[in-house]
Amino acid sequence: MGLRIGDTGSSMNAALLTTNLGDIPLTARGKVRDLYAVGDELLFIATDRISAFDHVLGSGIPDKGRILTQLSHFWFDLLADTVPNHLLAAPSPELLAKIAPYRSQIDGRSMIVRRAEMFPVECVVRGYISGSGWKDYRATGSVCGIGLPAGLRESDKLPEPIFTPAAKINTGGHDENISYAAMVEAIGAEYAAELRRLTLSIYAKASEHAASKGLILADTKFEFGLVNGKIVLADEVLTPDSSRYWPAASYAPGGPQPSFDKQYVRDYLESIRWNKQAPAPSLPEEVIDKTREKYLEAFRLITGRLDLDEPADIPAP
Ligand code: Q0Z
Repeated sequence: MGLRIGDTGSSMNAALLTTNLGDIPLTARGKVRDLYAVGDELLFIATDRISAFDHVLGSGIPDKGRILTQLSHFWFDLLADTVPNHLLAAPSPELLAKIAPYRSQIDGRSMIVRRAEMFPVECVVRGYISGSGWKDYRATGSVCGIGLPAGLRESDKLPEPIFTPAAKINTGGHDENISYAAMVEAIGAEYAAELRRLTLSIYAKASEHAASKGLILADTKFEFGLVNGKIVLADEVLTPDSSRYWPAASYAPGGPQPSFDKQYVRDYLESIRWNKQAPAPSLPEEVIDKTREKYLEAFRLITGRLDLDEPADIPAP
């Protein structure tokens, strides 16, 4: 392995908590990702920020942004025959020149995407009953108006995967589950039917791949948009931030399943009895290291690769 300029010899880089791209306009800052407008295109940067209990924590997880970005890339590739996506095939030399001064904040953790007209719905699919789906089922016996069998236990597998759309709530709040009829009202019957079909077929393909690696894909959410009038899969896809993955080996319905990636973080935050109000605490080094290993484990299991792609380095003589 060669040395990179600036390499300290340590195997771990510091966490990137916030990006700053000078005069390049910031379009949106999410809990975890920063979105910039570069000419006609968008630059997504996945930082190393981590959220828990709806707050961004004071510490980041080194490499988390690179791991999640490379997971999204893996899934976009695997799904290429199922659905077109928002990735720009070949960024122009002009675009690359604009972002070149900021490459240390961008390399390995970013996607350059085509600007889409986003549908104002989260396309959620559930193969198992958990989270807000479990809450709704317990209260009403159904989720998003879909009646389910009586007697399901928390985390049970559903008879078949269900499409449970949600309305985006921008002001920090949780998305709100809506009926399919409400989705039709919002975007029209044809788009609604096509997004539901795509969501279920993507889930079928992804959950089959996950199962072959010993992982249950309990649920996940997709965002779609229109580019030149064509539906594309946008945003991040099938990352642990947008999906529930459970290890199949320890699956035990009848209660909540431990989070694949964030369980050390949640356990720590409970142990210090944080009141879940801002400011969110920082994490001890051990919790950061163990959590980073969980993200790497997910990456290795899902992609079959041992390590993240390194940025171009200076070859050893
Ligand atoms: C995605 C989001 C983030 C905050 C807008 N291809 C696209 N075209 C237009 N807009 C979007 C996309 Cl993916 C788009 N978001 C979600 C991402 C930070 C919010 F990185 N918002």
